[in-house]
Amino acid sequence: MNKLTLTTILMILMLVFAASPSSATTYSFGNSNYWVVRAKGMDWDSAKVLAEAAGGHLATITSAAENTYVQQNVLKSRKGEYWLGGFQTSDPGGSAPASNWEWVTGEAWSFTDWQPTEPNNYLGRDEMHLGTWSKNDWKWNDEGYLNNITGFVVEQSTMPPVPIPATFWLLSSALPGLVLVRRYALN
Ligand SMILES: [Ca+2]
Ligand SMILES: [Ca+2]
Ligand SMILES: [Ca+2]
Repeated sequence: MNKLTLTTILMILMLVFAASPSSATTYSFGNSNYWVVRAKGMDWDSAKVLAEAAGGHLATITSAAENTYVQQNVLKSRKGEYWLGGFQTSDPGGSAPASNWEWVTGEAWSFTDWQPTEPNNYLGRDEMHLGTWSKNDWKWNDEGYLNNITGFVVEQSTMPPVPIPATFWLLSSALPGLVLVRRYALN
């Protein structure tokens, strides 16, 4: 393994560790834990990958109660702009800044807390991702300018994983057999 590859792997491991709950203050609300990762200037896609590598996802704020909790506890003592798990699937020519927003988890996009002049594709920028900013009292901003970004907020479900139904295991154990049968049938 050459030195560059090793350095790259170490850097990725360090980033994943930085994004993990064990290295940050964790807050609990409802069925989720939350923590903040500092990552100056990180793009939204990288933040998404790191949040998922740490066993969570970029935070999805789907109710007024969750919003208030995150603003008043998770983000309270901080400054700067942090990525949340909202993204825009399309905004043709920047003409529909408030349309086509989704959460990374597929939860319904119903609650919003935009800062009054947002979302705005500021200065005609391609702002396709959701930030929460201390200078707006943590209200939301569509963001695309990485120099503004201080880090990201991770959310992790505390619910036990949904058990996989027995029929799935039955089916998956039968699949190799089915493939073999098919192979022989084709010959
Ligand atoms: Ca959530
Ligand atoms: Ca936009
Ligand atoms: Ca904006």
